[in-house]
Amino acid sequence: MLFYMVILNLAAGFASASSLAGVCTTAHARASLPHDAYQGILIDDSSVQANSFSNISISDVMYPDAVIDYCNVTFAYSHEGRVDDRVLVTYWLPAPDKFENRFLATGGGGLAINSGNTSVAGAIPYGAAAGLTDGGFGSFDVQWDEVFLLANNTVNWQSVYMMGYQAIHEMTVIGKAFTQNFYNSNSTLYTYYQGCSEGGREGFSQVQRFAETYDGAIIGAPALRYSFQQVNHLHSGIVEQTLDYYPPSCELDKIANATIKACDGLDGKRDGVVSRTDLCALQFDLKSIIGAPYSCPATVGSMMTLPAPAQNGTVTEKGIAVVTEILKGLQDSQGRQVYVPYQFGATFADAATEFNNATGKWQIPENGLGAQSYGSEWVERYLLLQNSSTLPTLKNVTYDSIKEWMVLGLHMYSDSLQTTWPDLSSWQEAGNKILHYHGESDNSIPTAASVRYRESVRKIMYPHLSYNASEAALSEWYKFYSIPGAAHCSDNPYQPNAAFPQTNLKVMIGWVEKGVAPDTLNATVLLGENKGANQQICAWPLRPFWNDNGAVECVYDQKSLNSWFYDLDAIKVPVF
Ligand SMILES: *[C@@H]1O[C@H](CO)[C@@H](O)[C@H](O)[C@H]1NC(C)=O
Ligand SMILES: *[C@@H]1O[C@H](CO)[C@@H](O)[C@H](O)[C@H]1NC(C)=O
Ligand SMILES: *[C@@H]1O[C@H](CO)[C@@H](O)[C@H](O)[C@H]1NC(C)=O
Ligand SMILES: *[C@@H]1O[C@H](CO)[C@@H](O)[C@H](O)[C@H]1NC(C)=O
Ligand SMILES: *[C@@H]1O[C@H](CO)[C@@H](O)[C@H](O)[C@H]1NC(C)=O
Ligand SMILES: *[C@@H]1O[C@H](CO)[C@@H](O)[C@H](O)[C@H]1NC(C)=O
Ligand SMILES: *[C@@H]1O[C@H](CO)[C@@H](O)[C@H](O)[C@H]1NC(C)=O
Ligand SMILES: *[C@@H]1O[C@H](CO)[C@@H](O)[C@H](O)[C@H]1NC(C)=O
Ligand SMILES: *[C@@H]1O[C@H](CO)[C@@H](O)[C@H](O)[C@H]1NC(C)=O
Ligand SMILES: *[C@@H]1O[C@H](CO)[C@@H](O)[C@H](O)[C@H]1NC(C)=O
Ligand SMILES: *[C@@H]1O[C@H](CO)[C@@H](O)[C@H](O)[C@H]1NC(C)=O
Ligand SMILES: *[C@@H]1O[C@H](CO)[C@@H](O)[C@H](O)[C@H]1NC(C)=O
Ligand SMILES: [Ca+2]
Repeated sequence: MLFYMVILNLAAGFASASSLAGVCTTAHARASLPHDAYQGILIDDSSVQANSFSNISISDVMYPDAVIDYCNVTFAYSHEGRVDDRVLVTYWLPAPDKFENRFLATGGGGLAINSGNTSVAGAIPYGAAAGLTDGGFGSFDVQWDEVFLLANNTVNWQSVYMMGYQAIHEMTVIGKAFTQNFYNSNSTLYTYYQGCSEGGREGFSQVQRFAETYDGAIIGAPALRYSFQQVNHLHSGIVEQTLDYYPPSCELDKIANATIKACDGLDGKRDGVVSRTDLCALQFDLKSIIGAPYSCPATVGSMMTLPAPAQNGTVTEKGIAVVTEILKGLQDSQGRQVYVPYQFGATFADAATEFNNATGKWQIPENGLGAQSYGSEWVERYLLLQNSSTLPTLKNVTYDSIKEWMVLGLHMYSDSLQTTWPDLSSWQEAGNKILHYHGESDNSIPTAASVRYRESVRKIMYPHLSYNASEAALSEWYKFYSIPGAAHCSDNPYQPNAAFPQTNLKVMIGWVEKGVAPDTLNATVLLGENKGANQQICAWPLRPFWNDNGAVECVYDQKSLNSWFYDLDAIKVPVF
C-alpha cells in the first residue's frame, strides 16, 4: 500500500513540474527573479506572490473571446538611492506547455498606468507572458493624479517620468528576464507592446526611446502630443461659451446622427458607417440639418453620460454654428489654426451640456463632470499645480487662453509626456514594426492627431524622397490604419456595422515572426446584425471606397488626404 502511494506521488510530482500549478509557486517565482536585469533596480525577494487561475473567460474589443489559464506573479522593486520608493509589477504567465517565447508589455488609459486585468489577459491565448506596472504610485489602482503633487505647486517629478516612459520600460526589461528564468528558456523572446489611448501614448514613449527592448508595437488612438491633447478637451465648451449657445444634449445627438446618415453613402456603401469622413467634411453642408426634429426620453445619467430631462425640438441655426466651429478645430482670436479637430460623424463628447434644474438652462457641466473635465484637471493640476481636479471657473477662458495653456504644457512636459519625437531611426534600424490605428469617429482624441504624427515621422525620416516613395519606405515598418466608424478605442453603437481590429496581436506576431505584412488590417464587426463578419481595413494613405460590385477598394485621393493635414500657424515652433 505504502509502495503504491510513493509511486503515485512521484508520478504526480513529475507531471506537475511542467503544469501551471507546478511552476506557479512563490518559491519558483522567487527563484526566477532577475536581480541583474536593470541597472539601479533592487527587487524585493520577500514581496513575491504567485497564484494560478484556470478556466477564466475573457472578453474585450482588443482580442477575441477566449478561456485562459494563467499564473499571476506580483513583486516589488525600488530604485537604488531613492527613499520611499516602491514599484509593483504584475506578470501573467501561460502554462509551460502553452508558452511560445513571447512577452507582451501593456499600459493604461486616462490617468491610469495599467489596465488592471484586461490588457494582460489578451496575451495568454498567444502563448505570451504579459506585464503591467503600478508606476510606483502606491498600488495598482492608484491613478497618477493622486500622486502628481507633493503639495500645491510642488511636482512629484519622479511620478512624471515614471508615467511618461520609465515605468513601462523597467517593467518590460525586468519582465523579459523574469519570463526567461521562469520557463528556464534561452530561446529568442519576441517582445511586443499593446495599448490604446494613454496606453497608446505609452507605446510610442517606448518606440521613441527603447528600440532594443521590443520587436513590435501595437498602438491605438495614442494620447500623444499631450500638452495639446489634454487642453483640447476644453475647446468645444469654450466654443459654446464664445457663441453663447449651449445645445441641449438631444440636439447634439441629432446633429451627429443626421451627419452619419447624410454621409453614409459617400463611401459607396449604405451601411450606416461613415467610412469616408474626409468626403463628408468636403461635401456635406451641416446647415442642411437646421430644422430637423429631435426627441429624446429623460435619462438618469451614468458614469459616461449626464442626466437629462425629456426633450423635443428642432435643430437650430445656433446649434449648427457651434458644431461648425467645433469641427474647424481650435483657432486663436486671429483665426490662426492651433490644433486639429475631430472628424465629421464623431459624437460631440467634449461639447456635452448639462441641464441646470435651478435656472432651467443648459450649461457646460460643472463639478468635474463631462469629457471637458479632462482638460479642466490638466490645466488646474498639471499646469497651474493646484491640488484640485477642476478649474474654479471657465468663465474667463478664451480660445487664446487654451492656446497659451497648450504652449505652457509644451514647455513643462516636452521631454516626458509630449511623446512626439519624430525620428524613429533606431526602431526602424532594429527591424521593429509599428501597427498604429485610430477610430475614424473617435470623439476623445482626434484621428487627425495620429495622422499628423505619422506625417511628421515621414517628413523627418525621408526628407529627400517623393511623397509616394517615402510612404512606401515608411509602410515597410510603420503602418497606420484609420478604422472607419470606430469610436475611441472601441466599437461604436452610433455606427454598429463598422468593424474593429480585434486580432491586432495575432497580426503583429505574423508580421514580426513570419514576415506577413498586413497590407490591409484584419477587423471584425462586433455589434449589430452582421456581428462576426470579417472586414479588411485600408492602410494609410489609401482610403476605402466600395465599387459597384460591392467590393472595397483602397484608393488614392489627394483631395481627401489634404483635408487631414493642418498648418498649425498659431504656434511658432514645429508641432510634430
Ligand atoms: C470552465 O468554466 C465553464 C463556465 O464557466 C464551466 O461550464 C466548465 O465546467 C469549466 N470547466 C472546467 C474544466 O472547470
Ligand atoms: C478582472 O477583474 C474584474 C474585476 O475584479 C473581474 O470581474 C474579472 O472577472 C477579472 N477578469 C479576469 C480575466 O481575471
Ligand atoms: C495579481 O495578484 C496580485 C497579488 O495577489 C493582486 O494584487 C493583483 O490584483 C493581481 N493582478 C491581476 C491583474 O490579476
Ligand atoms: C492648496 O491650495 C488650496 C487653495 O488654493 C487650499 O485650499 C489647500 O489647503 C492647499 N493645499 C495644500 C496642501 O497646501
Ligand atoms: C490633495 O487633496 C486631496 C483631497 O482632495 C487630499 O486627499 C490630498 O491629501 C491632497 N494632496 C496634497 C499633496 O495636498
Ligand atoms: C541554450 O540552452 C541550451 C541547453 O539548454 C544550450 O545548448 C544552448 O547553447 C543555449 N543557447 C544559448 C544562446 O545560450
Ligand atoms: C442617435 O442614434 C443613437 C444610436 O442609433 C440613438 O440611440 C439615439 O437615440 C439617436 N439620437 C437622436 C437624437 O436621434
Ligand atoms: C433635475 O431634474 C430631473 C427631472 O427633470 C431629475 O431627474 C434630476 O435628478 C434633477 N437634477 C438635479 C441635480 O436636481
Ligand atoms: C415629445 O414628443 C413626444 C411625441 O413626439 C411626446 O410623446 C412627448 O411627451 C414629448 N415630450 C416632451 C418633453 O415634450
Ligand atoms: C480667470 O480668473 C481667475 C480668477 O479671477 C484667475 O485666477 C485666472 O488667472 C483667470 N484665467 C484666465 C485664463 O484668464
Ligand atoms: C502616388 O501613388 C498613387 C497610387 O497609390 C497614384 O495614384 C499617384 O498618382 C501617385 N502620385 C504621384 C505624384 O506619383
Ligand atoms: C481575422 O479576423 C477573423 C475574424 O474576423 C479571424 O477569424 C481570423 O483569425 C483573423 N486573422 C488573422 C490573421 O488575425
Ligand atoms: Ca457607408
